[in-house]
Amino acid sequence: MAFFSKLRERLTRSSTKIGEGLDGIVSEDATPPEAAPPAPAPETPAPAPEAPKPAGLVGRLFGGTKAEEPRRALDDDMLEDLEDMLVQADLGVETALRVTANIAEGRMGRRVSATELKELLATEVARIMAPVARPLPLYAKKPQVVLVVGVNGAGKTTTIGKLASQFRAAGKSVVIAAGDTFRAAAVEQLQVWGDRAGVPVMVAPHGSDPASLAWDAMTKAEADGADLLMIDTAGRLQNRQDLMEELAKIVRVIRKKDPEAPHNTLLVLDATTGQNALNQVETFQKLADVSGLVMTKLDGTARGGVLVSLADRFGLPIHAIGVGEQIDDLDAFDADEFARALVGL
Ligand SMILES: Nc1nc2c(ncn2[C@@H]2O[C@H](COP(=O)(O)OP(=O)(O)OP(=O)(O)O)[C@@H](O)[C@H]2O)c(=O)[nH]1
Ligand SMILES: [Mg+2]
Repeated sequence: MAFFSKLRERLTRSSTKIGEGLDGIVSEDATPPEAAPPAPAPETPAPAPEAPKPAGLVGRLFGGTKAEEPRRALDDDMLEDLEDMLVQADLGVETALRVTANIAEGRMGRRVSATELKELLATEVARIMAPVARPLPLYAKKPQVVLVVGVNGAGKTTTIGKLASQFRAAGKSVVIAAGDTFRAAAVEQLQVWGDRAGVPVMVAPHGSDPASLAWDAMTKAEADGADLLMIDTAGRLQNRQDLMEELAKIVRVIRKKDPEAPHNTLLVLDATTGQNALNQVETFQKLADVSGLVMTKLDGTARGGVLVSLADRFGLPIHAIGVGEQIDDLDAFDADEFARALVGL
């Protein structure tokens, strides 16, 4: 899959961090493969070391070309190292503990290689991520209203541009509303994205009420028979109260036209903020009815692990991930691909 190679290539900093972390954990205290025979796992009947495993992870790893890799017995010290490494990779303490416990289960005392550990970790990460890997749902409803929220600089406007372009390519008609009416540059930026995506952008006079723009945009989207209306919002307001009032007013106004709108409230998060993304989710869940997440800037950050933490803690759908600044640098989130890329496989 073309996107996977892009993701893998661009998630390098996270995957290098975790991959090297795992290599380091195993090589520390590891005995070379020629040394002592593998200690049997206490709680599971250990198979003879040479016995061929028919299939699966262990069979592949023990039987394959990785046979010369150093191994380290899975014990409390090693689990502690693993936990620390995962916390540093932004998985958060709770998630790191749970993942480590799952990896340990039934494997204590077993001698594992770094590759085996990566596979185990990827499996655990994928297990957490699979339920949240869901593209933005499209409804028959016209227009489907997508409200896009998030802190200043998270990537809201860019994400709207990228999504609009993808929906256009999929044959949907889209209208964008430039709800950040205070920043002239924000409106211009959205117009540039609208042009790139071939999508009309509704703008309002500088400093005017975003809610009245939302109303006008709703009117236009209805008149045009548009499939989607995406509403950009301001990230930077004086305080949380202002932001809450502004968002609430936008929602109130569009509900006069469609009581079910907005059909989606997308929270855009910047991966480089690491664990702070968790606070942002909590804050925005209080301000708006967040229905799903988009994680931007996964390219070039060593903090991609925060996505695991978010999925584990909130279970909100991750609709898409951003891996660059270009119009096609946004794609659906795939749990397995992400997990493997994250651990450096
Ligand atoms: N590398 C990278 N940069 C991104 C990505 N998404 C957005 N950006 C960049 O992040 C910066 C902020 O993006 P915007 O889309 O303007 O963010 P915003 O949330 O609309 O910001 P405000 O309107 O100021 O609240 C821009 O320079 C984008 O090019 C991504 O996935 N990867
Ligand atoms: Mg913006």
